[in-house]
Amino acid sequence: MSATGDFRISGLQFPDGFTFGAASAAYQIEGAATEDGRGASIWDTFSHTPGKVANGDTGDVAVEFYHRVDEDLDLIKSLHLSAYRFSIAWPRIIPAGTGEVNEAGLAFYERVVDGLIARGIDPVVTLYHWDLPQPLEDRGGWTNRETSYAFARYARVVGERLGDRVAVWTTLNEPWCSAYLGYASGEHAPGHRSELEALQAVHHLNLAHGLALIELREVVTRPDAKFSVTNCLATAYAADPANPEDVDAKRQIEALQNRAFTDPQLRGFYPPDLLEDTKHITDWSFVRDGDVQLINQPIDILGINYYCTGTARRGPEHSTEGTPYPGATRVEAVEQPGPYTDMGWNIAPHGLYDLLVATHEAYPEFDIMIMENGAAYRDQVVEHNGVKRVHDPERVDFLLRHFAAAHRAIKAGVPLTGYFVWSLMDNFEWAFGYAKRFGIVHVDYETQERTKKDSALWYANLAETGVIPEQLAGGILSSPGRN
Ligand code: IFM
Repeated sequence: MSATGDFRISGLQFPDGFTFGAASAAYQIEGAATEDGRGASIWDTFSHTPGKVANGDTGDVAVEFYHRVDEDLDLIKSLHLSAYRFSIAWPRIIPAGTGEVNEAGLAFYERVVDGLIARGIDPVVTLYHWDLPQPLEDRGGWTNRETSYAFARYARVVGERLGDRVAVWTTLNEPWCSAYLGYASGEHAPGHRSELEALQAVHHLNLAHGLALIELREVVTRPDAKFSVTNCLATAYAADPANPEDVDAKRQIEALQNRAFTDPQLRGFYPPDLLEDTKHITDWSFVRDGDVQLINQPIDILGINYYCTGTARRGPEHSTEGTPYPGATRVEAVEQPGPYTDMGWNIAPHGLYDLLVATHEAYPEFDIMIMENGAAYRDQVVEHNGVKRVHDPERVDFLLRHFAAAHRAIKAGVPLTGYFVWSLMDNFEWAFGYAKRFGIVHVDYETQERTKKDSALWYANLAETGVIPEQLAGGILSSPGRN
């Protein structure tokens, strides 16, 4: 199935009990940045630093989820979603990262969890979606192993309060981004550019995941609660699969982006080839005896986020300072064929299929959930006879093709149990601010009015029936090209 070709779907039925959800993250939606005892996070600092975020946007107000919980939970209900994935802001729970617990923060998330359950929607909680309390960053952030232990305590505090109700726990969201975009390329908070720091961050994020799981398993009481971690795994191809040098370039990307996380988390070791590739940066002596055993805790669900593909080839020797690929000194990225979304990311549903199959082959014992998949487009509200609509045929087509790819993976034997569309609503897209719209629900940032896009209506039908009805995909997926 190519991204551009027409194809007809004739009623694809998802298995009974398949989770149809949507996802979000605290800093991207909540606003209320200084209310009810919330402390500052690295994203408050970063977004308030001139030049770091497009248009000087910040998450101070975002889409006011903090003040619109009931309205937004009703919205989720109206879309027939069986689960909602949201993240908890560590600085609302333990404002300084360590020390005092903020009751108002716990009470807020309790309201969200109870509101979801009352509406028959499973709460899926991410504990860390990038909003590290600033006081921890002031002591080294993820380069400091104390941060891992502080995270474990935070996980315990949340688990003690919500552990009788939350359906699925995911410890970290995309630690690749936290480590490499945060500490190597500086595109994300805290904005550092150090290859060594990035690799230290990789390890301390992994350690945080393991330590948090140990705490959670002690305090969570919901008998059918599931535990997971969410990685954004690269779907990497070799430019020329017959050329061993290109194959090696792909191996290096997979080691840095995928196995640096999944091997310690799921297998209890760091990939020897990763240590070799990065030995000019560090001897990894920050990995202490026993750490990998702590990291390698049992999980039930492997969460993956998928957006696009990458292709690698062997290139001339170059420095990787300031890039998100520490040590990949002879790897060159190959331009991906379009069409593209408004992020400039290529649309490749076959990549989702390949990733699901490859992940299942490598780690066959885990159920898999797609914790994020979606697309940004330049959506506009139109009015017909006084009714507001957002026509987003590209996003409908994107989702249709990716759900079809997921269905194909299930047929091929992948134990895929759920799919969360990114994102429920338009929101703060990190360094892009509010310039990129990923929501299936449009938000007018002036008025905070929510309008369901056509993709939300399409998805609501899928979530309600479990079936992609007979439909023609094609002719819609086109884009003006990369930004
Ligand atoms: O918005 C982000 C999300 O926070 C993490 N995964 C990728 C999304 C789109 O960039």
